[in-house]
Amino acid sequence: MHNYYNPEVETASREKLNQIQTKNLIEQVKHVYDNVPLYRERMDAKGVKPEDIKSLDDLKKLPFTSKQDLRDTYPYGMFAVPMEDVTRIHASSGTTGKQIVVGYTDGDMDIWNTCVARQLTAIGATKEDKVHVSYGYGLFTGGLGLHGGSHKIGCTTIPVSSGNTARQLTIMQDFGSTILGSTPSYAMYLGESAERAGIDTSKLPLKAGIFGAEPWTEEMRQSIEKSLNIKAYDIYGLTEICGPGVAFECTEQNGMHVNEDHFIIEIIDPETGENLPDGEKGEIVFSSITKKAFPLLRFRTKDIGVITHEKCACGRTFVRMSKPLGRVDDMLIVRGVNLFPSQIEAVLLKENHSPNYQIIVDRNGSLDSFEVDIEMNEEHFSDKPSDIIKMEKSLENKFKSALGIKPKVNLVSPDTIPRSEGKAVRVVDKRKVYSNK
Ligand code: DLL
Repeated sequence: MHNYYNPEVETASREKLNQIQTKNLIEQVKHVYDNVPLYRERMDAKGVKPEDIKSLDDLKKLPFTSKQDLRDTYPYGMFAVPMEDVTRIHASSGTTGKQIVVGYTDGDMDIWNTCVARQLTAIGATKEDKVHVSYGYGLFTGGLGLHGGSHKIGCTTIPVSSGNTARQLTIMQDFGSTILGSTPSYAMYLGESAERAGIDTSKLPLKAGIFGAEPWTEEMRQSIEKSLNIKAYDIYGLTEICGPGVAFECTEQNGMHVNEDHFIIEIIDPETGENLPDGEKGEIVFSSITKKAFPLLRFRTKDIGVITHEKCACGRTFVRMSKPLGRVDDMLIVRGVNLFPSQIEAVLLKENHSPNYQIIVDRNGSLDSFEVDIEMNEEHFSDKPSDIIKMEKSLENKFKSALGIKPKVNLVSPDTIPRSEGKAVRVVDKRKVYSNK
């Protein structure tokens, strides 16, 4: 039995989907041209007018949008409706501490909630379910994203937010949570903690989980399924496009269906910007074709993936994307927080420390360890352990306020950080979180 939230769209023929996408794209291009100066200027520079966009193939004529564009227009430069129509704001961290700010109208919120509701329905959720949301609430889209989808179906929503694992387990047992939403690494941690606490997860009513916001492998899926005694599903999304629910896994657990009536996915060669066919690995690009407050065209996600239009056994016709297989840039996701080496560098320069550093990320069980080795420079050189510890603690706090998470800082002697061909290796990620497809 397969369940759909919007069966007519989710199982529409390719021809019908093309029609819907074309209509939405044409309207959206006009909307951004009329309301977002950056798009008008870019399109004018390319000599493309909204009237030139008549079919999906014409998407190629439009300019790309990058994260840098969002930074340059911070905070509201890309908003396409008057602020009085914006009823929600979310944000994500940027490379230099500057956040990316996104907005939603009431209608946009409804689209987003619908996208999440489609996944919940696909994995069998009904009004009878109790959805335990352990994604963080706040400017991060995870908590309120899952919350909105659950509420839309009429499930009993339990807005626990992240942290306090003992309390999470108590709530899970006492309130009878049936579906969990969290990062996959937190789900692993909950499983391990349940085992340590002597909780028999096979006796809990929990039956499924929706996990995303960071890369995870098939091995992690199996381990979560076993330890929590549930089915584990993948959900993909990014703040710039709306949050969780841009693409979702169905019970086939074989790639994530893109909500194609709202988002167009393209795979491009990151070097040339040319479109790549099904099955070829490249950078994932999204256009949001129905959202009004923050409509992005051809946004380069920097995630690497592949797509397939092959029909899925669940009956959905929406194109499927693979799990992200890596990044085009050097973004890391540590304990659910997105960060860039350049943020570390910015703190070091501000504090007059040497910019010779190395980030070492590892995973012990389900928890990410995050260390930064930094070479001492003349200004900060000391061989007195108490001075060194004091500087390390001070830097740890500076990083915490700049990044949102605290690394363990190790100040090391000058010239001790390994360099390959003279170039320092900035990131050593030992976790193997991407599957090597
Ligand atoms: O992580 C939105 C989200 C929340 C998705 C909850 C799923 C669940 P950002 O913080 O803007 O938004 O981070 C977006 O996270 O470009 C990917 O690199 C990564 N990412 C998101 N979902 C997945 C996933 C949210 N299922 C960035 N698998 C994206 C692997 C993911 N990576």
